[in-house]
Amino acid sequence: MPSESVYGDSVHDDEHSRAAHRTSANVGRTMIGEDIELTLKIVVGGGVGAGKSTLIGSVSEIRPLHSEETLSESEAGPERSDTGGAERKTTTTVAMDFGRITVHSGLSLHLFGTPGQERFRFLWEELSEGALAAVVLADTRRLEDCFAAVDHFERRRIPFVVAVNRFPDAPDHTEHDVAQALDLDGGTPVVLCDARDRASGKEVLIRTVEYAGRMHTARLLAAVG
Ligand SMILES: Nc1nc2c(ncn2[C@@H]2O[C@H](COP(=O)(O)OP(=O)(O)OP(=O)(O)O)[C@@H](O)[C@H]2O)c(=O)[nH]1
Ligand SMILES: [Mg+2]
Repeated sequence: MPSESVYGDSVHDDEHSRAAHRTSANVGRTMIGEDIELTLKIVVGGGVGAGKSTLIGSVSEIRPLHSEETLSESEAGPERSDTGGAERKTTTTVAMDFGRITVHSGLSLHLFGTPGQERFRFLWEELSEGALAAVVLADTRRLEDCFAAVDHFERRRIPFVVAVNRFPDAPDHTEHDVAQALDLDGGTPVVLCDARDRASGKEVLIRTVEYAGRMHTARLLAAVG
């Protein structure tokens, strides 16, 4: 089956803008012969430096769109710039990230990364519009940084998975500990990941799509039953 997405099969910069302007539909469909191609919208949220841009960059099969600005000295304070020694965080997202991944033939995901900084929080609303599901990236060294993203998706009833991005110097918490600390609704998945690793990032996205499928089906059945 051809691996076209709903936005066409050629990868060029126009794709970013076209996709960004089509944020209102969480499911895109196009018929290719007898096959149906699905494109789903997933939002990636979480606190500053949790690894949102890193995750989108590592899984995207197109050149990801990042809108980044250099962090000022004060913004890149030690607690924000220390990501385990070798890597120091020097940039922050100021608008959005965008990437795309084909999960398997017939299903691709459009990934929209939010900016973590509070001053850009007004963008979360629009970036979340029409999302099928979300990933909240968490850093256990500062778990409280992802509270706002958890609240955001809960309030909008967007199913989400919490992905704990494991930094080398982060305290070792179990998925259960994290779910309790975040006071998650029962059933909300918590997965451990390495945002720099493509396979690990892809696994997070698969779990997210599976969970969203279960949640949307349950809601649909509840609505008709
Ligand atoms: N050691 C380690 N470093 C990581 C990991 N994931 C990301 N990083 C680094 O941590 C930083 C994360 O930065 P970003 O991906 O820009 O974080 P972000 O969530 O997009 O941050 P904002 O856009 O500022 O909200 C980068 O310097 C990455 O190289 C990880 O799993 N381990
Ligand atoms: Mg970012």
